[in-house]
Amino acid sequence: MINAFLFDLDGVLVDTAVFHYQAWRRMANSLGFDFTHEFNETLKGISRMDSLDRILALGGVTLSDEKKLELAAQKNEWYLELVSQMTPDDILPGALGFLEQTKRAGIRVALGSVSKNAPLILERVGITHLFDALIDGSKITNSKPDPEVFLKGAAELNVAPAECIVFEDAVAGVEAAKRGGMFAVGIGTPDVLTEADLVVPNLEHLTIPELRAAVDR
Ligand code: B16
Ligand code: MG
Repeated sequence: MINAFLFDLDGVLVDTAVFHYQAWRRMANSLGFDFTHEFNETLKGISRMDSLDRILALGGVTLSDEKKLELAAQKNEWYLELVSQMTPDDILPGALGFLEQTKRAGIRVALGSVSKNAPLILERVGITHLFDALIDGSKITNSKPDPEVFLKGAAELNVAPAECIVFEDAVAGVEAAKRGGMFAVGIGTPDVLTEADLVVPNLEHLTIPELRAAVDR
């Protein structure tokens, strides 16, 4: 029996990955190196400080913890400049309709994002009211693929993990959902999201009866 849906934010409801890429790239460039869009894909679902460590390793740069905190704060400032321009038009295709369909079906809804900026982004695109629980980067100690973010979401909704469906675009996020004992719907392509129970390109044509049937299979 499915009673709750847990949504990742970046890549499922909105596309902030492109803003993270621009801001991290600006930081890397200031240190004298660059990185590709392909490398940026590996940062999806990874926390801010873990992302910084991966980027610095790529550039062969070693810094003190103090300097790293400074760089992370600078990147976040650049990132927030981009987020401040977001509007409801930035909601990904089908996401709003699917959230509304979910509410009408009486299914409980939580956000499961490792981003500390998640509440601000939901406000910018005007969908905060559609969530019964918000788990973001400020409420967790372990980032995906650790299942903490989704287990906390299920607990806050008072629903067992086996009664939850997670919607995720990142490999690390799908792994987190599976480790948490949840059904994982991958948003993307099956060749990348190999561990997902079902993969769709976006939330546009997905229906709740179809999902219930997939869980029962
Ligand atoms: P912040 P999600 C994640 O969001 C992003 O995918 C990841 O690229 C980012 O580093 C992380 O949030 C932390 O974001 O710097 O805003 O705290 O996919 O879990 O919604
Ligand atoms: Mg994501």
